[in-house]
Amino acid sequence: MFGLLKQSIIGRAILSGALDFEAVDIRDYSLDKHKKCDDMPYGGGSGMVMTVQPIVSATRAIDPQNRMRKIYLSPRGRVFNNTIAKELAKEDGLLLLCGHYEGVDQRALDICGYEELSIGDYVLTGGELAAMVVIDAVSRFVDGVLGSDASSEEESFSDTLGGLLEYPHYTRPAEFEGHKVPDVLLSGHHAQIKKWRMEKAKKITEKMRGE
Ligand code: 21W
Repeated sequence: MFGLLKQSIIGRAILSGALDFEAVDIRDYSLDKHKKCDDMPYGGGSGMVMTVQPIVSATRAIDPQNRMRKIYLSPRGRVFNNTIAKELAKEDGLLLLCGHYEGVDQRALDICGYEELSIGDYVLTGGELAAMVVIDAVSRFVDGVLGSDASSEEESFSDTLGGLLEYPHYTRPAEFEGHKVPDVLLSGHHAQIKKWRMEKAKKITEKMRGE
C-alpha cells in the first residue's frame, strides 16, 4: 500500500534525499509461534484488539533511542490539519502506528508514548490510508520536497490570507464554448488581480465554510 507514495512528488523527494520512509510489518515482531498480533477484548465486545507485545517490540526496534515522535492513527485522535502537518515536518522522525480491528491495547500507547491523530470524522477500515495522508501532507513542508516554484510561494500567500480557501484558477484558452476567462486576469494589472483573487477567496470561503 505504501508503495503508492514512492511515486510523484514524494518519490522524487526520496530520490533526492530530502526524506525517506519505511513500512514495517508488526507481525515480524510477534513472539507468538503463529505471529499472532490480535486477541479478544477484555470486558467483552465485538472485534479484536491488537496486542501489546508486538507493538512495544516493534516501536523499540524502530526507535531504540526514543527520538521519534510517536503517532497512533486513530478515529478518536486530534483532527489532523495543515498546522499540525507543519509542526510534524520539523521533527527528525515520525513513527506512525496504523491500527487495525477495533483498536490497540491501551498499554502499548501508554508505554511507548503515542499521541493520537485522526484525519477526519468518517470511518476507514484501517489506519494505513490515514498514515499515507499524513505522510503526504507533512512531506510538503519538509525542506527540498516541493522546490522553490510557484507552489511553495502560493503556500506562503495562502498563509497571509489567514486560512481563506483558494480563488478560482484559469488557463488558456481565454474562451471555451463561450465561457470566458474574467477580463481582469488578462489585464496584466497585478494590483487589481490580487484584489480580485482576494475577493473571490473570501466569497468562496463564505460559501463553502460559512454558516
Ligand atoms: C475504524 C478503527 C473504527 C477502529 C467505539 C468502539 C485511523 C481513522 C483510522 C477503525 C474503529 C483515522 C467503535 C479517520 C478513521 C482508523 C479504522 C472502531 C468502532 N467505536 N481517521 N468501537 N477515520 N480507522 N469503531 O477511521 O484506523 S486515523
